[in-house]
Amino acid sequence: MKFDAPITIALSKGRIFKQTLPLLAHAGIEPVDDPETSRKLILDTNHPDVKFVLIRATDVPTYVQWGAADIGVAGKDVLMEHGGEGLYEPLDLQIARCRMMVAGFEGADLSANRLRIATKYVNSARNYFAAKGQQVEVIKLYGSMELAPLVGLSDLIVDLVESGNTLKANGLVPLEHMADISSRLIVNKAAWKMKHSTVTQLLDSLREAVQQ
Ligand code: PRT
Ligand code: MG
Repeated sequence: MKFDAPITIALSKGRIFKQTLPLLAHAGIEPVDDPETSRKLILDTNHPDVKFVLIRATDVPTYVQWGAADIGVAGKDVLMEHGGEGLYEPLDLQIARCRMMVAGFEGADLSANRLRIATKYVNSARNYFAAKGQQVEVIKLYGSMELAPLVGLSDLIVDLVESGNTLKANGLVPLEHMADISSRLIVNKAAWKMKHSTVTQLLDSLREAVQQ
């Protein structure tokens, strides 16, 4: 594939990088270095016009929003927290799938007044309980949410659940399903206009890879 414009793609290490690679390979794009062993944050690819930037999963929408990367791959959880400003979200890549759930001790009273919810997904949690007309107190954490109910920091948590093993290992159970999560292709709004043919070409190829 020949592109009309250079393209920078923002990815995060770990499951998103691993699961996006086969899709990008379908578009003929492969990294030159292995990000798991290389310490480089900017990776060249076999394609002279395409490079990857490797950033924290939660920072991907920010880099794309400000045009530091033209496109990126981000979890819907991260996008819901970011708000999606300055971004288009044209394709569900259907990778890194999980569910956003309310979790806590079995039998926890979800309709109690003034529930305390610990989570890194503060916006999602607020919106979810507000839509149910319920007043809650949301406590912002940056990780290990499962600990919060165990030590009395919160009544409930909002977290991502895949197998359920993390909850189970900590004596917690999923209580309510909030959203199905998968990773999305995001595109900077200016790049969408200025690099339209390149972005469209790449998008078409990725869409084809997802559908296979
Ligand atoms: O790890 P880091 O702090 O650097 O950032 P991150 O956790 O945001 O990145 P990463 O790579 O772990 O996750 C990137 C994206 O993958 C997330 O934004 C989600 O969209 C998606 N994803 C899919 C997941 C999971 N599945 C997942 N299971 N992200 C996290 N988890 C965690 C979850 O938070 C919980 O701690 O895995 C644990 C639950 O897994 P089970 O299988 O025990 O239920
Ligand atoms: Mg993680």
